[in-house]
Amino acid sequence: MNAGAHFSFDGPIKEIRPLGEGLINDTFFVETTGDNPNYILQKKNRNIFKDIPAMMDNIHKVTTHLKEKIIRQGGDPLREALTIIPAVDNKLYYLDENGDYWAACLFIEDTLAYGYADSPELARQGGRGIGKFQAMLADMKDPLADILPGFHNMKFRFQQWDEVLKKDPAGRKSQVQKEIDWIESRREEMLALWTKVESGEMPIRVTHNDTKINNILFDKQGNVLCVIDLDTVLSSMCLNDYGDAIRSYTNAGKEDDENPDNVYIKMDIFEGYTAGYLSEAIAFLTPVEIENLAFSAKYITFEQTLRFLMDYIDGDNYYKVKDKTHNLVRTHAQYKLLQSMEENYDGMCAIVNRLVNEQKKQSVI
Ligand code: ADP
Ligand code: GN1
Ligand code: MG
Repeated sequence: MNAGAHFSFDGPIKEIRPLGEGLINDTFFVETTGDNPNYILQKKNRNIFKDIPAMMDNIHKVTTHLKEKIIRQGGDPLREALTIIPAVDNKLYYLDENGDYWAACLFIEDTLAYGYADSPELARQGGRGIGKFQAMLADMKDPLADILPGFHNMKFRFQQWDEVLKKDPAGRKSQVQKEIDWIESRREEMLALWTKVESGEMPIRVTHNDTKINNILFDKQGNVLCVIDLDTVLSSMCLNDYGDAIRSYTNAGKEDDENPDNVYIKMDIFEGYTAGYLSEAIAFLTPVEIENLAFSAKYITFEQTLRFLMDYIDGDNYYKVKDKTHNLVRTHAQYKLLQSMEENYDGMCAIVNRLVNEQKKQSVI
């Protein structure tokens, strides 16, 4: 792969091979010879990211800030935060002759990325990782560019939704009336949370915005090590990160499970993640954030159902798909998860309340 030659890697490249199961970018593992470090090389999706130089600038600001904190706390900045490897011309990306943008970072060795949370303890570690990530970025002065306007903004999502439904570009709308009703029947309930952001009641913080479990690296002992996939770092509500993680960690099935019966919320994982998150985040969360924690899991799972269905109706232009029904399969699986959260909502709220009270007591002691 020619793009590899344009980065300042230590040592000659031995092999470049595809890696990971991301739905957006093309990711490659770059193996170098001998004891030289290995790297990650990524072709960023320019259909989705309209300003990749600004996105890389955001990632650079965030990783620089994280590394300063990690060093001060006596940690290892090369393992606990991503290290961007610049191109040979010192830019944070390489623009190839086809107009595609490439970026590279150091590969962090001896880590594990999970597809699902196999224990409450792993979920607790993941929650701690995101809570700490948000806490470390809370005092970042340098503003981030809004490289994905409206990303978790439900008002914006419904504007996109209304337009796609009006155009029906792939002629698929008539096949999915039942699924459209799933979205429409929850429109007002879901829009209500975003009005709290617009009114200023809900704080805006530096957040990750794509906290599914394979975007965090664990060490081999199961301890959280490093938050990765920083393409979506933005200023938004921190509930996006909690809600998206709950959507991913607690799912007993797969995001694209062919059998919706496999999909439901695992409450022990919910409790583990929430306990880990609160152990770091209780220090900065405001009452309005705490009140909406459990709801944010429904919010993000609903948003994901909408986004998969919208992409299906649009003709599969956003997410990578393996066939023409993939986005519809994903829609059904996410909807099943949403229904399971709705059924368990009282229990979710009770767990959040109990853990919040426990954390508050501990911080007083
Ligand atoms: P995508 O945007 O396509 O989701 P990611 O940045 O999440 O791409 O990377 C895909 C996978 O590659 C991750 O889930 C993880 O397994 C692995 N990975 C990514 N970056 C690193 C890294 N710096 N060190 C080790 N593994 C990594
Ligand atoms: C995408 O890049 P990846 O695969 O980590 C998407 C997320 C979705 C997720 C669903 C920029 O994340 O918002 O929640 O797929 N990222 C973007 O799996 O749209
Ligand atoms: Mg990813």
